[in-house]
Amino acid sequence: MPNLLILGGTTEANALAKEIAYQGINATYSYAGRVTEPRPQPLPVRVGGFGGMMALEQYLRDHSVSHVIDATHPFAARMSSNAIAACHRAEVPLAALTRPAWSPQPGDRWQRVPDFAGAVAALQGPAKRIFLAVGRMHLEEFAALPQHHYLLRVVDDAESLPLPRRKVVVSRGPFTVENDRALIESHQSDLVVSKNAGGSGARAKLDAARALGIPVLMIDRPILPKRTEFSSVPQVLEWLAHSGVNLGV
Ligand code: 3Y8
Ligand code: NAP
Repeated sequence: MPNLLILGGTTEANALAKEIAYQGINATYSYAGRVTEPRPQPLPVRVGGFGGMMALEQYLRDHSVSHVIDATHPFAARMSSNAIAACHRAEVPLAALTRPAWSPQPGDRWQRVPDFAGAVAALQGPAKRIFLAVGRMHLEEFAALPQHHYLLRVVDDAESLPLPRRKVVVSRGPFTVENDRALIESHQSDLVVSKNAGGSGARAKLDAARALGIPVLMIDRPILPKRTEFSSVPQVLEWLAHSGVNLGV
């Protein structure tokens, strides 16, 4: 009897959840509990960390999980690393549903950095107007650069943010090019800082930057241990069918 665990929190995870529910396959959708009102899902949802890798392994055993699909964001490196280790130890098949990294297109003015520390190093120097579109969790790392005027976009309004000069927009994606272009123009940003999230939900700011001729500081995604990876829902369904899950329709 299949019993899937989907590690979610992305557009791709939501598309997979819809298909799994439609197929009537037994599954649970898992959120970390990072935002106050995560998007509702057509599957039973669990919210919150598992308590580390060993606790995840125990969860897999206790709930007789038959397959894990890691459809988390490419920057959710700890979750993905824990899933690889826990599934190996519990002998539960694991596949990732991820999205290819973005690559620059003609007209893009990208400077790539390997990680957040590299982004902070690249932003030393005189005050700029920066669309720091990396969410909330890593803002502390930019507190060393108070001279810049930041445009910040967060999912939930946050009382205290570590950057003194900032304009905060409370908004969850997926975003549109028109919206992001208007945002960048109203802030008069000189630069956009972005994680290389891939996918469609956050690329609007890159298309807007290109249209406005604004440079992008692109943070490469963390390197993960080897695992089975797919980039589409049909590929995941095929993997499930080949590992004994009877797809109803
Ligand atoms: C809780 C669950 C959908 C899925 C929406 C995707 C698209 C929009 C792009 C910008 C970049 C950012 C951020 C972003 C994107 C989608 C997708 C994606 C980036 C939700 C969601 C959860 C989260 C967590 C949140 C992080 C934050 C990151 C905002 C749901 C809406 C910046 C990543 O306040 C916090 O603590 C927020 C934390 C992790 C990164 C950070 O460091 O702040 N996502 N985002 C998930 C959980 O609890 O398990 O409610 O839907 C999901 C989505 N966020 O189709 O509706 O698939 O990538 N999310 C980044 O890429 O830099 C926004 O502003 O341009
Ligand atoms: P992370 O740093 O890799 O994970 C830190 C810890 O959060 C994990 O060890 C785990 O806690 C818990 N966790 C993470 N994802 C979880 C999930 N889907 N279900 C249950 N527990 C989870 O992860 P993150 O970058 O904070 O991302 C958290 C969530 O936001 C994920 O669902 C991710 O898909 C989504 N998201 C993240 C980003 C981003 O930029 N990072 C962007 C969009 C969406 P325990 O160790 O206690 O098990």
